Amino acid sequence: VTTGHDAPVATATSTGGGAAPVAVGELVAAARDGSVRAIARLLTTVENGGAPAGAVAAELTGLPRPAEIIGITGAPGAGKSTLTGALLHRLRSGSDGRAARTVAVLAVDPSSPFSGGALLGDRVRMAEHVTDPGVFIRSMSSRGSLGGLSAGTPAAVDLMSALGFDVVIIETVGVGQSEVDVMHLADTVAVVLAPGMGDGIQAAKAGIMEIADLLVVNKADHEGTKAAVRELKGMVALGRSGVAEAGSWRIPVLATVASDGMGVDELVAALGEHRQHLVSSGELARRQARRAGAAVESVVLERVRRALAGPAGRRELAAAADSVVAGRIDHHRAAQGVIDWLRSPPAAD
Ligand SMILES: Nc1nc2c(ncn2[C@@H]2O[C@H](COP(=O)(O)OP(=O)(O)OP(=O)(O)O)[C@@H](O)[C@H]2O)c(=O)[nH]1
Ligand SMILES: [Mg+2]
Repeated sequence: VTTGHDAPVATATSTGGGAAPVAVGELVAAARDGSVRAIARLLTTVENGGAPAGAVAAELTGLPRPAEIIGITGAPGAGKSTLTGALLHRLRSGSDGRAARTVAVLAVDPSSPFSGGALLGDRVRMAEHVTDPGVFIRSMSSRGSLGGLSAGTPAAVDLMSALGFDVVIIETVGVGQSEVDVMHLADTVAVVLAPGMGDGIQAAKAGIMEIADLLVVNKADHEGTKAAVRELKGMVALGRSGVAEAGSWRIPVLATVASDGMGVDELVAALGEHRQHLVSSGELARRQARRAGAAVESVVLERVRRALAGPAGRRELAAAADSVVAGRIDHHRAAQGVIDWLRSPPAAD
């Protein structure tokens, strides 16, 4: 079945005309010195993908990446953005006996291939930090314009780490596989729920319990908090949240009121404990490898999609489809032919 659907794809495939390496080097230097404009330009470049994004990645090779990467996900409306704002505030003012840390926040929306819109409210909520040079906040989409996890998302996380931010917070909106994909980029994942009927069950169904390192019942000023905490502790005790392979880590269940900061110190402490666990158990290295693997995979898939969406790629697919319809070859052999073509495409048209 052909859909006759013309993908809305930019035809420029970014061969040639890539950003000059010197300019990229200067941008990276300026960004590491704290220039917000340079950081924003680099982020846009890696989000857009293609050869310029490759040039940025090359420039970042070998730089230390000390950032703690924290994922915040959970039920819609549970207070993820408010909690991110509260966490930001605490990390910036220094807490837990530590100095103030620099923080990058990437608010990632898997439901839309475009940024903006739904996340505007989040920007407003974090408005107190807009003039703070130690904070960088950006919303972005996690889905590439050609489908799948955008190569820009892993690249953005890596960029923030390589630019020297102490903490990178990834907040996702929405529920589902793409959210899980995004959270696989984090070292520590906090799943945020609000008290209410069967929240834990819903989260379990959505597959986000399995990725939780910390469980947070936010809106603890609402009724049902104790019941929700009890339900979640029960699920943890029964091993429902499935991080048993991570060894001795016992998932804490915390209660917060993000809107007034209650419980945020405890959250910061729990994040620190998980960090120590990651280091001492060797799990940190495994998660770093998982993140690097996701970055590589996303570029591979993006390049395949780009190649197939271009005029030559569409012709190649159409020819393969004709052969299958005519009964000359089966679709597996046709696919192999397309893969061979991808490995050595004739000069682009
Ligand atoms: N009472 C109370 N309200 C809260 C608390 N935390 C957040 N809120 C409110 O709950 C609403 C939703 O908060 P958000 O932070 O936007 O929630 P979110 O999870 O980011 O929402 P989405 O991104 O749309 O999924 C807002 O009106 C907040 O002010 C809390 O601890 N207690
Ligand atoms: Mg939000």
